[in-house]
Amino acid sequence: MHKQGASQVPSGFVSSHDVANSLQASPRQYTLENFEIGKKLGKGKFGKVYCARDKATGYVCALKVMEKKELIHYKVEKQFRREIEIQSNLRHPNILRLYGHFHDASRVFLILEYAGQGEMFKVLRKKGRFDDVLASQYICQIAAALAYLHKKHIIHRDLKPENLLIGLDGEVKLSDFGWSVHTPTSRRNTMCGTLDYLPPEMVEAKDHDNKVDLWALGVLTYEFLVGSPPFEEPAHKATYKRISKVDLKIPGFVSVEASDLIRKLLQHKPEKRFPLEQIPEHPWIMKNRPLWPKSQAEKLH
Ligand code: CJ5
Repeated sequence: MHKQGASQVPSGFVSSHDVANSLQASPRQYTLENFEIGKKLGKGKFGKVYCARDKATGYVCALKVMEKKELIHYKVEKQFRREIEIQSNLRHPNILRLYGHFHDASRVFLILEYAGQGEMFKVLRKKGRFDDVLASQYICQIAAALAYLHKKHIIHRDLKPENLLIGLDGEVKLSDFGWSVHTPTSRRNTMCGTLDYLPPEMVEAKDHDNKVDLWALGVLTYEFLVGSPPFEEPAHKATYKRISKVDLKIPGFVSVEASDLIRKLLQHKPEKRFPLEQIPEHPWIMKNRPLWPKSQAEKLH
C-alpha cells in the first residue's frame, strides 16, 4: 500500500501527513470482532454510525453500519456499491478515506477515517459564520480535493456543509460519496432534497459537467462567510428562480476579495466559472494564507 506523499499533491494545495496507518498497512479480512465499538455518532435511514477502534492496533475509525434489507427496500444497493467503489480508490488529505468493508448476514460495514472535530455544518451553525482566515483555508482545501476528483473524472455533485467533516488538525474532509458520478456520463439530474447548492444547468435539468462543483464551491464560500446560502428561500420555486437568474446579493461585511471569488464562481455559464487550479493564487487566498495556522500553511511547499 502506498502512502500519500507531498509530491502527489499539486503545488499550492494543502497536503497533510498521512499517518502510517495500520488499517491499510496489512489489508486483512475484517469482522465486527476486530473492533471495539464506541460512541454512536449518527443515525440514518439505512443504519448507524459509530466511533470504533481496531483492537489489534488501537487505530480509531468510524464504522458505518447499514442494514442490507433497508438498502434493498430503498433500492440503493447500486448507489451504495458505487460509493464503495469510488471512495476506496481515493487518496487525498482532504477526502475521507474508506479503509475497507465487510458484512455479516444482515448488515454491511464500512470502515471509514475518523474526523476528530466532527461535522462542518454544526461548527458553522454554532459560530454563525467564519472569518476570512478560516473560510479561505477551508475553501482552498476543498478546491484541492475537487481538483483531485476532477483529475480522476469524478464529479462530487453534492458539495454542502453536511458533507464536510473536520479532522483533528482542523483540516477539511469531503465525505459521503453516494451521489458522485464518474464522468463523462453526463446525465440528467433527478430532483430531490435541497436546491441551494445546485447550479442553473441542474435546476433547469440540462446536461451538466464537473463545473457544477465550481458553482457549489461558490455557494459554500458565500455560506461560510455569511452563515446561510445565497439563494435560500422558503419555497423550492423561489430558490429555483433566484438560481436561474443568478440573483446574488453579497452583504457589505464580506471582503472585496472574497466577493470577487464568489462572483467568479457563481457564473451562469459553466465554462466562465473560475478554474480550481487558480484558486490558490486568487487574491482572497493570497491575502489570507500568511494568517493560516502554521501547521496548515507550511504544508504548501
Ligand atoms: O451518518 C452519516 N452518514 C451516513 C450516510 C448514509 C447512511 C448512513 C447510515 F444509514 F448508515 F446511518 C449514514 N454521517 C455522519 C454522522 C455523524 C457524519 C458525522 C457524524 N458525527 C460525527 N461527530 C463527531 C465526529 C465525527 N467524525 C467522523 N469521522 N468519520 C465519520 C464518518 C461516519 C460516516 C460518514 C463519515 C464521522 N462525526
